[in-house]
Amino acid sequence: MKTWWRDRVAYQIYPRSFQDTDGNGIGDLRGIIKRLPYLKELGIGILWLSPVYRSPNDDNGYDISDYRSIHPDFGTMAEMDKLLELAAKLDIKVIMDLVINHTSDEHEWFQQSRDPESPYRDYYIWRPGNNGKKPNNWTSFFAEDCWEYDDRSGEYFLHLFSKKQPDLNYRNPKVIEEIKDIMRFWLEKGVSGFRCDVINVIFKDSLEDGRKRLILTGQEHYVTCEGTHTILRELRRDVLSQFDCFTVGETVMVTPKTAFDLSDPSRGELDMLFSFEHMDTDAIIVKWFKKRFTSQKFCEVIAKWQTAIDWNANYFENHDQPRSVSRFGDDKNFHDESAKMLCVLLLSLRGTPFIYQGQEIGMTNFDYTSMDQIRDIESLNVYRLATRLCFPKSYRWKMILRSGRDNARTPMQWNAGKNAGFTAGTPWLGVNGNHQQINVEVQEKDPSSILSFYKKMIRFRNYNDLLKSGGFRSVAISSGLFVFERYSEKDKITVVINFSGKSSRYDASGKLLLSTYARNDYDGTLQPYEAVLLSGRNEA
Ligand code: TEU
Repeated sequence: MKTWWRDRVAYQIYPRSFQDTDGNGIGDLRGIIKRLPYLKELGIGILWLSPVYRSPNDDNGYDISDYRSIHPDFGTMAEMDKLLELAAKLDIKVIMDLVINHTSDEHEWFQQSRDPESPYRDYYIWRPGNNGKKPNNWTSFFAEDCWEYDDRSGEYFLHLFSKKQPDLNYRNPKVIEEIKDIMRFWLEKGVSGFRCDVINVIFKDSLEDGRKRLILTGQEHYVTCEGTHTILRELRRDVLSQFDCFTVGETVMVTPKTAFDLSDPSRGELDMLFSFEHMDTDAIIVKWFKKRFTSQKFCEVIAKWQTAIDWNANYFENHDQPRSVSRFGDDKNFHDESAKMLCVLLLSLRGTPFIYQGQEIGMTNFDYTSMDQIRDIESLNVYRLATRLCFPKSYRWKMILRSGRDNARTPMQWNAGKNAGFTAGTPWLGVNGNHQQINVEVQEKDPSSILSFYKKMIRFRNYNDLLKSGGFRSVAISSGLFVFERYSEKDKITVVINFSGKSSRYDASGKLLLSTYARNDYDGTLQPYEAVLLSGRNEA
């Protein structure tokens, strides 16, 4: 079967924040349909939709109460079918978010499961208390502990995320069969695969106490267990192998070794992964405590993963992470330059590149000034915890400002008008004031804009076999400099990146293919945040 997912550039849509058409302040499917030509023009070949299923929105759709229906905020199933049909006409493959570690507590299965006699009881992980205490000492991803007592049941249930996201029990074969049916439902509708949410924690090896840690006590009992590998192979064998589709796993706390096993084609588990190590290089143990970003560490980690894994999903942004131009670039002094440089880096690596909505125009972190503008459950929990721990108010705010997930969730900036053209109503989350300068409409008219550059770079990649499938070789990494090559037996492309706000030098030969600045040839000098692509013969 042809691995088309290796040849295309992917784009993530966070539907709530993409484009509203009915004025309820929440993006919708018709909004996505409206913007399909924009995505085609950008050069996108795969669209990943964050969850659009029915959900009480405790975690913006990552808490699903019905896997087979569309949330009315987003539209109808007929509109979903229309979206799939129109995307197919444009040769854009659509993948859905498959959130199966947990459901919403409002899902029918969980409601039934609260009755100890119900056939659904074993769909979730219920345990009695331990001498008046919770069943074990684990802590959750959302800065709380992860057992909730249910009066009706007289027992606790496990939730690795919020208490409205109870974990499914993957020791129960019926749960796996249900998931297979859900996957078939969507694949038969014409979706081309899934982004599998926190897929490497679905199977819990044991419910023993975990070694005490600052975060995620208990993780050694559920991160990438053998049971997860077995389930992934079963899903491939019974479902995925019967469709022309692919999976990308969101895999937390993976190492190159575990990532290799999860994505090794001969094992038949996932087709590629989102790993986190590069995203953690500016964090001290947890993302909430940031240290100074250094490009050297960032690039070293990228190079390590490029070499360790044959094929990965590459990304610098998503709906959980701050904006890359604010975080890895310089959104004050070299906004356009550093955004374009990050574009070259992302699109020159080996693997499938994923662009997150707004990244292609250099959207920045939010410009909020207070906590009442924040909507994200994780940020709200962390702020509450930090208050309990007596962190000073200014520091608490700094944590949210630098790491909060709402940074990436502000509405897409389509134009300089009211609410950035996102909605005619009141947006569910505040629009960034800089939409007057940073928006699609302005950049579409400007051949030197970030958006124009993205188009050029995506097109370049789409038609270049070396960038799409050539080998990767790191040549030099130092403070502010990253040089690597993509090669075939005969040819190579050298990618030279000045990852700093100072002019720099790097001697390299080859014909200039592309630069983030206007220039005709390469003389070894690099402007601030400049990135160049040079072509040559592979002599190594
Ligand atoms: O994210 C999993 C995950 O690891 C994040 O919660 C991460 O810990 C945090 O955002 C960054 O510190 C996935 C989804 O992408 C996220 O939006 C969901 O909240 C989460 O799973 C639960 O479904």
